[in-house]
Amino acid sequence: DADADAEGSEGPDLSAPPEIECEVIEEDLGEHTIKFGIGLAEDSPQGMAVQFFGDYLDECTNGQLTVQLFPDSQVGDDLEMMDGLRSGTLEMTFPSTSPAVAFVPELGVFDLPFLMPDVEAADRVLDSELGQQLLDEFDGTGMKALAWAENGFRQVTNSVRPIESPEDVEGLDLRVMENEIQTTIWEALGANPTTMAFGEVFSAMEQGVVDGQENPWVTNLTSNFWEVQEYGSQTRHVYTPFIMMIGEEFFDELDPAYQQLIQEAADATRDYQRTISREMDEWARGQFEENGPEVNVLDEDQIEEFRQATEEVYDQWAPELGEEFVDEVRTLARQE
Ligand code: KDG
Repeated sequence: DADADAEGSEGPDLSAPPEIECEVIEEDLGEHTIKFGIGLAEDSPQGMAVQFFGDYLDECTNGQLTVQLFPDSQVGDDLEMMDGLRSGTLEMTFPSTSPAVAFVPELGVFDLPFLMPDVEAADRVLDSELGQQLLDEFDGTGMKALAWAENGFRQVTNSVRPIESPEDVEGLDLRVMENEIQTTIWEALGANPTTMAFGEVFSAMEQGVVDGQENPWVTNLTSNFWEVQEYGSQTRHVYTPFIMMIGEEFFDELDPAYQQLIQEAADATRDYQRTISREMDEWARGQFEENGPEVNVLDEDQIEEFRQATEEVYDQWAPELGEEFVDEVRTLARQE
């Protein structure tokens, strides 16, 4: 409300989680605690979404299915957690597409710079038939991909200087995700990219092993990167999605009624997560700045310089990914 705003409100105005609408499964179909690991913090949109997902299952099974959240890479990084799903030591995780290219190489399309003009474009691609086909590509990997959610537009933070033009990136030691296309982007810009799991990024910056990293504002805020960074620059260079995943063997052995419920809960969680992620983005930028770092927002002309400087990433990777496939995704992204 207005008063809270005047005093500096604690949080953004967020939509409440949606009503949980289900026919409660009263029948005893077995109790399971779903261990759900994520790299991000409990108060990130991703963490909040997992809590909603847990409430959904709990309420709709009379407490037979519950979720235990392990945030902040407590049970491993994206690749380790995916392995956990495959070997059965972890039931669910929520990785970025970027490290998941190890299983589904086509996901690399989302690593191409400046592919998505806005979140509506991302929704058009992810919610298309092609988007569903990409999720289905996980069949047989030991993981089932349930739904697309939002990581978001990525922004650069560092401890050396504000980033306004490609020249400002030159020579910076930057952590990037475990993905070769991400490495190509930063090499094209003249930085020194180092691939690193998310859980190591904070201490790497604290110890000066790297100068900076890039992640959406909600992550830069909720993973406390403002404590160890002096600049945040809104570059929007890549939009990365998240994928909600469950162990294939664990899922296949569940009663079909549970399987259906889990898919319904994942769909509702996807919508809720995207909503709050978008509601938090600008607020998170403001909070990040309020906590200390200097923030700059690149204008269209400045972004255009970055787009041109990273054009060669397409030349190198579109043939690998398949020109036609990349064109298909681009066309979906660009059509209004
Ligand atoms: O839970 C997701 C995180 O583990 C990670 O995917 C976040 O974008 C991310 C990064 O930079 O590694």
